[in-house]
Amino acid sequence: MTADKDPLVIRHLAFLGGMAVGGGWRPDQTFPEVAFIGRSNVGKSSLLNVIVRRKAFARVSRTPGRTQEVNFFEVNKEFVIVDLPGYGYARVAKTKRHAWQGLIDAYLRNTQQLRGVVVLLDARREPTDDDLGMLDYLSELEIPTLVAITKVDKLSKTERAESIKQIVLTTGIDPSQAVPCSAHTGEGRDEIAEALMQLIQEPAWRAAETPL
Ligand SMILES: Nc1nc2c(ncn2[C@@H]2O[C@H](COP(=O)(O)OP(=O)(O)OP(=O)(O)O)[C@@H](O)[C@H]2O)c(=O)[nH]1
Ligand SMILES: [Mg+2]
Repeated sequence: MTADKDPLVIRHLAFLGGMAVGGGWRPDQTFPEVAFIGRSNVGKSSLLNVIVRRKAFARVSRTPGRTQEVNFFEVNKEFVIVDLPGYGYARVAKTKRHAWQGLIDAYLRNTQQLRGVVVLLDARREPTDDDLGMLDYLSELEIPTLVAITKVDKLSKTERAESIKQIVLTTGIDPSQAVPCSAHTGEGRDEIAEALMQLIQEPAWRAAETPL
C-alpha cells in the first residue's frame, strides 16, 4: 500500500438499469460514460466491483454469459460505468451471440456521452480474433481505449511478465495502455480508477454532430 490519495473515493452508487436491445430503453442521463468490454468471463463485472469497492454491485458468475444486457452503474453522481455483455463465448447459440455483438455495437455507435472504453483481456489467454477485432473496431471509431489485463493473480511473476509481453505484441497496443489487474488482490484498481477520472474529464472525442 502506498500513502497516495485514492483517485476515486466512492460516495454514492446507483444501478440505473439495463438496456436489452440496441436502441431500446436506456437511462435518460447525461453524465459521461465509460464502458467495460471484453470476452465473456474475462472479469468485467468483477473489475467494476473492485473499482467501486463493492462486493456485488455488478453481478459476477462462474457461468459465462452472465451479463446479457448493457448495465448502467452511476458513480458519485458524476459518471456512469457501463458493464457490457461479454462477446465470443462459443457455447452461446450463434444467434444470441450476434445479438450481443449488435447490442455492443449499437451502444458504442449511439452513445454521445461515451468518453472511453476499458477493454479487458485475460492474462492467461492469447487474445482471440474477437478481441483483436474489437480493438481494431475501437481504433476505427477512434474511441480512447485502455486495456486491463485481468486475473494476473493466477500467474507467477515470470509468467505474467511473459504473458503481458505477448499480449502487447499480439495486439500492438502501447505498453503504457496495458494495466495488470486482479479482482482478488485489488491490483490495478487505482490505476484504472485514475484513468477513468481522466477520461470523464476530457471532452467527448465524438463531435456532437456525429450522425446516430
Ligand atoms: N482469480 C481471479 N478470478 C477472477 C478475477 N476476475 C474475475 N474472476 C472470476 O472470473 C469469473 C467471471 O467473472 P465476471 O466478473 O463475472 O466476468 P464477466 O466478464 O463479467 O463475465 P460475463 O458477464 O459473463 O461476460 C468469476 O468466477 C470471477 O470470480 C481475477 O482478477 N482473478
Ligand atoms: Mg459480467
